[in-house]
Amino acid sequence: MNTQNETSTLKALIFDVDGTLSDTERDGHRVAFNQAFEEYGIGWNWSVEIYGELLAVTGGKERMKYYVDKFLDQDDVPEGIMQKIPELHQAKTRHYTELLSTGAIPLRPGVERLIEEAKQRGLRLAIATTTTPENVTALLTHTLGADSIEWFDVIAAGDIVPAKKPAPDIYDYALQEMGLGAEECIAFEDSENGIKSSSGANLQTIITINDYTRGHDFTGACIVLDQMGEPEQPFSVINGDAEGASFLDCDLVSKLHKKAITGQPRAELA
Ligand code: XBP
Ligand code: MG
Repeated sequence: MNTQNETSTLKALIFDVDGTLSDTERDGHRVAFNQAFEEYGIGWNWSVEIYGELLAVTGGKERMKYYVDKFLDQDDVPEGIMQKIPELHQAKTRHYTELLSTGAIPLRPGVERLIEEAKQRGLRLAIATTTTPENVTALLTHTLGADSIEWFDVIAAGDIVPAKKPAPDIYDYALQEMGLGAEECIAFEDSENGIKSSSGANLQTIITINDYTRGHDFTGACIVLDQMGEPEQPFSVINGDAEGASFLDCDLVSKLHKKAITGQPRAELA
């Protein structure tokens, strides 16, 4: 049986949140943005399709500004809206965390199992996300339980760094807080902006795609999967070599990490 020490020098797993731990964007964040627009009497409603285009920009406040700049005619821009964005975003966060508290947004397949196994093996855990810290706390609390916040050495989130993904800053921050080198960790991401950020921090990255990100460029990923999977719910490999496995566990994560840091072939997606 493989143990962590036999397979690699892997010490920590660093997780993105939105799209990776949970499919939060379409039926979570998007819905909460629309609720905030309604609360403030702003006549905007972001469709599933438009929201996919808006995801090009990370960060909710930044996304709203991008919408005003690139999607609206100047005549349709509500007066004083740019100054209102921080307040509007607070309302959006309130709606989003309320939605999470109903348990409406579950974790993706395999996430809880992988985190539990990593804890048992003594691997350290961290979060590196663009979303607001309250949103991470709410998601973890309402899926894994309130204690789960303590499982993570660092929850790097939101405005804690000035430049959001695709900048590497949030991953650099998480590594610095943990006192680990990039080669001792592996990142889990779902998007092109995400892998740009993790790669920029010199991290190896495992990708699980979702409907919004399946067409993204994941060049350089250790592997690209449709999901982490479960023993009774196998993943599909989109790019890379899963070494015969059908779900992502710590053995496979360690093998992929070792292969990547020793420079063996990995996913190449155009
Ligand atoms: C997700 C984001 C966030 C969320 C919305 O980033 O870009 O902006 O869409 O959350 P990641 P906020 O995948 O890195 O977690 O409105 O709180 O920004
Ligand atoms: Mg993401």
